[in-house]
Amino acid sequence: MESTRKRLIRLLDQKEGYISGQELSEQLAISRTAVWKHMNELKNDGYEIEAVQKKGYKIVSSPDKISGNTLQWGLDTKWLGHELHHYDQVESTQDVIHQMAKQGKPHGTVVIADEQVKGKGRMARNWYSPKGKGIWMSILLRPDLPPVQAPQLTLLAATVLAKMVAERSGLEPKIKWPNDLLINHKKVSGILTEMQAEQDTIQYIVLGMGMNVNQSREEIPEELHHKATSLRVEAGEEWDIQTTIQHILHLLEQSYEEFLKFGFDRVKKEWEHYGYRIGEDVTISTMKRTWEAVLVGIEPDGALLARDKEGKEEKLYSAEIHWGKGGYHA
Ligand code: BT5
Repeated sequence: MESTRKRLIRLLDQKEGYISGQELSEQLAISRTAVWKHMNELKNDGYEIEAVQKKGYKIVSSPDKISGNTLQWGLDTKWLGHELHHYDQVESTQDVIHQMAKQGKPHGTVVIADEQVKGKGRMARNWYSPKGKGIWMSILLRPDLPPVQAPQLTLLAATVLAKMVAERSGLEPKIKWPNDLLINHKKVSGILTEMQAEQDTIQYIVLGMGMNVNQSREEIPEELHHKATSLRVEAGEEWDIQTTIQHILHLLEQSYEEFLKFGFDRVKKEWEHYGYRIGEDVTISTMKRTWEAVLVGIEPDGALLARDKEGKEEKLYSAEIHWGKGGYHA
């Protein structure tokens, strides 16, 4: 059930027109005094509400400072993020949510920080997470799936990020196997999935998403200039971090439910739609050899499928992929 506060925001935040105190009180089934109290709390949280005589009220601007409250009030989900924790600074949102998972926090719990001082990438790499410039978020999932299906959720998360960017801008996001989101060949987002499992059951999954949002080109560390970018750099304007998070969570819940209902096939198609260099010639290197191939797509277990010149297909779990003259590699 949607909270009164959330419904109030929705009623006040309609594009056209104002809504009267009387109407608000009727639609929310609370007294005029209660409406007035709720509106004052919204103002305290940074909402600007305009009051026009004989017409009523309307939100003219939402808070730019993110808080757990404001994130939740604008959230259009059934379960994802209903337990949501926002921090100014953490070492890593992954660690925070692992602890919460162990304390029994529910499926769909979300942790978001303005800044991470020890943001983690895969294989103990660093993830640069400067204050207020991006989305540093971890999500706790308790899926009733065998551990072998866990990579499917990571692939699903990547398609969600791609879809969000495509829906909010004219940009063309691409997913570089396994899970980097690129815009114009540069990384804007990375995903880190960690799993606790027993033999044939997943205890829980932590889905970590990092997305560079409002860094200017100068704010991206020197050593990453050639390979990292932000939504702002690519779109040429600042993005509203709060509504972007809300959009991701909305799409993620939707895709997750569809995935449970209809299976992996849709996710696979979507991933391949956004897949970087899918259908193109690349050079692949593994520990043992280097060869030319075409990237065909992904397999249900998360492997990358490549076809060599003789038409032989091979599943890859770990490989370097090169293309072009500059030798850019994945
Ligand atoms: C990833 O690792 O791409 C996964 C990143 C996951 C970050 C999220 S943020 C919320 C949650 N909490 C955490 O502590 N982590 C997750 P990987 O594919 O290993 O990429 C890491 C590499 O990307 C680094 O070695 C750098 O080269 C580069 N890198 C570091 N910070 C970056 C940034 N902000 N943007 C783009 N590239 C970056």
